[in-house]
Amino acid sequence: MTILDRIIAQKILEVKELKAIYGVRQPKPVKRKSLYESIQKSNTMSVIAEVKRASPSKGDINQKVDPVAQAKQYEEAGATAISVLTDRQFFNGAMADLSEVASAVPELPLLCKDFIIDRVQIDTAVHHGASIILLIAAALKEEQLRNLYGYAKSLGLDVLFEVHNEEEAETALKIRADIIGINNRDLKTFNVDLKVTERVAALIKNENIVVVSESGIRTRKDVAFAEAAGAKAVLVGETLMRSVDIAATMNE
Ligand code: IGP
Repeated sequence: MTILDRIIAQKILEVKELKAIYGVRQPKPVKRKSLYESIQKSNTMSVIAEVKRASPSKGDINQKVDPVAQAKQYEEAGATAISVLTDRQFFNGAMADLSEVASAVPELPLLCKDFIIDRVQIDTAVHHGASIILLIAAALKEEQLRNLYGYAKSLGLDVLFEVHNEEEAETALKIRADIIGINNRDLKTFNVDLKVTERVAALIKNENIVVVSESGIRTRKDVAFAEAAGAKAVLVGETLMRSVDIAATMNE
């Protein structure tokens, strides 16, 4: 069993619990800046800055972080959007982190970073203030992806459609995803390679699609590499979570 299989097994249990709580709730409409438009109208590289305490691949990253203080520093440093890891079991995150950040940073696009396999999780994300959800191609079949994508869009959400190889990128294009995240980390082996962005972005030639390079971004050079490969944004977690001077790290 890969780590992704274990996470999905856990999500199946969580979805059952959520259905009891959120099953009948009507999600509120989303009122935040659009991630798609924010990235498209910027002529420099956009940064999606992530609140991430721990991960299965790295263990503890920054357990004592205050998500609100962290997110405010991201905003001040010029982040285009904030991502909050909400998975508890594997990343030590929480839905409460998302709602706290949502109240403290009311305008920036806000990503609920979790492993979504069911509509009820999208309702939950909206309920906690998210304006963007993540769909991971490696986690689901094409029909499920299409269905969840359509549902999220119907609520006014942005969708970060995450791929790791050429085949998944083809699925993203078929579904007409307008924001494609290329994860440099293989969620099955944890191997990180920035060349994944270069290889997969080569398939996405449409200027109307925003490419985001995700994971393993540490230096200015990494950002330049992603940019040269065609990415308009980077998603950065660990490097910012370990930084003692976020503004300097983001704007170096
Ligand atoms: C951030 P990093 O290497 O900067 O901490 O990576 C982000 O890309 C990573 O957290 C991530 C992720 C995911 C986490 C990308 N896709 C899917 C959980 C689920």
